[in-house]
Amino acid sequence: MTTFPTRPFDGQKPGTSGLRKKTPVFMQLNYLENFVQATFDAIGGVAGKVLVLGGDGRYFGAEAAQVIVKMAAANGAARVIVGQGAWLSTPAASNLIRTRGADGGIILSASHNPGGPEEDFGVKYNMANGGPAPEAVTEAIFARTKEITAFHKLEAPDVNLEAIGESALGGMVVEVVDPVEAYADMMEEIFDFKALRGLFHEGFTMRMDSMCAITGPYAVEIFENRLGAAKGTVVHEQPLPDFGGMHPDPNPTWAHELMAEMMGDAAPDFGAASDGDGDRNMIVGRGVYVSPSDSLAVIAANAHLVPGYAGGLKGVARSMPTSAAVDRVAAALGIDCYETPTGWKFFGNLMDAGRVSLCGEESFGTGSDHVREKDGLWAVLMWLNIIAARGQGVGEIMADHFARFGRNYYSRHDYEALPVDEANAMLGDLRDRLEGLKGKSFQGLVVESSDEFCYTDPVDGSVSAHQGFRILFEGGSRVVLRLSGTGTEGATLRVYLERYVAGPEGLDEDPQAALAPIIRATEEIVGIAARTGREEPNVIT
Ligand code: VG1
Ligand code: CO
Repeated sequence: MTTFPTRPFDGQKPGTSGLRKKTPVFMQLNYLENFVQATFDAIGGVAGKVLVLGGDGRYFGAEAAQVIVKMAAANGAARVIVGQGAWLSTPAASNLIRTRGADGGIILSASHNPGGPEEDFGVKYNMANGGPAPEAVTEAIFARTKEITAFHKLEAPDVNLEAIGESALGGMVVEVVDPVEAYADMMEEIFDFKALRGLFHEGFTMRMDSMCAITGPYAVEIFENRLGAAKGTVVHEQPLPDFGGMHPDPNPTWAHELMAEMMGDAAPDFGAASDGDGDRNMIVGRGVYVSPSDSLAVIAANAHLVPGYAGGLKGVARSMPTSAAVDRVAAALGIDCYETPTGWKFFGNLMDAGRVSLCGEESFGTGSDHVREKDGLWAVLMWLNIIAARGQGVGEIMADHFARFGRNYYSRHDYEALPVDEANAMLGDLRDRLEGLKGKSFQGLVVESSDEFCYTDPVDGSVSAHQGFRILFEGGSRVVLRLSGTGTEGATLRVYLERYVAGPEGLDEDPQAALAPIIRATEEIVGIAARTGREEPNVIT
């Protein structure tokens, strides 16, 4: 028997990046099966198709992979290419889909959310271009979850996903591949590995914190084995089902061990961290934290120094809440700069159409058209290659950049696990008052314009409304507010703050101090503390 009756579950709605729920929710009888079958149905079935499968090694990933290969077989797929041990970082999965000409892929991850029996799990579908399914597809998946009556699954013993090689499962081939090799080879093609080997040979020191998540094996292979960085350069390099209890989100709050080392007396030259599924990155110099929006701008300004981008960038794109630092670089380079909603899926069309080569988000995500996902280790290698080519450290590069382009002081304040009704009411109220804000003064800042971001994709014309509230003040300061689409508990309010200083004075302030007037004006307009009783955000990046 391969067909099993089932009944719909509520709430199987993919968010910013796939379906994310508490692990016990995913482990309910038929919950995963329903979502996977709905995905297969929504993409027109998988008969005769080739799929890539892997994840970040978190709890329940190996079991979920078994379910999915058996379902793919019963649904008539021709082949599933699985990373050994069901491991694949998100960018490595994107690469495999593209280079193997697969029809799509399933990534098992809840990214930067903690993993474990009581933490989070997630499933995401990627398209044949290697990128996350666009909204039309995720909506079709969700619609299907609401009407599903049966799923197909082969009743068979578990497949050995630990040994590299091919095996048959019903009429389907299961091909287990080394999760690291193809990805590391691609990096060798993009970057000047000879120069990077030279850098480490001359004594350049680095700390890479893989946070007990998927980048460990990739980072050890690339930095230590292929580039000759000292053994031990990569720490927390063993992926663990619960990430060793770490919260694998590479920001100053959660990567505090790395931050302490980089701000201390014995700091190495360069530090970096990545998230659960390997698509995010944090860059830190000795005593210098690089905000993700600035990192994107620096990469854009220096990309021509890297072999893979020696011909220049086609264009750049950033998510709307990301600072406009990269816009200034694009203007100087004379290339287009696109502004998209939050989430990597919105960059896919722009890259496929050849309009942009470089994309980034304020949430520690940077990437290029080498794949169709953001790519944490790629960003780290971009920085290393730029450092090697310029012969300067992170601090000098940042100071140069600000002197040339001015500085977009930037910070994001997150208020987590708010009661959903309260958060909705607060933003609903803001929506009602939004138009009337124009021309009014708050804490000395006059509102120049305010709107709710609505994106029209310039390639296919699709429209995505309600993508966040923007309030622009005279003088170029700005606050953006939106609710997270990746959380699994209550509502998370994200407040994005930005202020531009042209220089040469005032380029070296503490960002929280530089942004204090905007923070006060936001409180007067939105009343976050007044309405939620939260005096402070949970996370500041
Ligand atoms: C967050 C980030 C967004 C990112 C998304 C997925 O979404 O803000 O920029 O693309 O996570 O990243 P949200 O809706 O919670 O703000 V990952 O590394 O979790 O796949
Ligand atoms: Co991620």
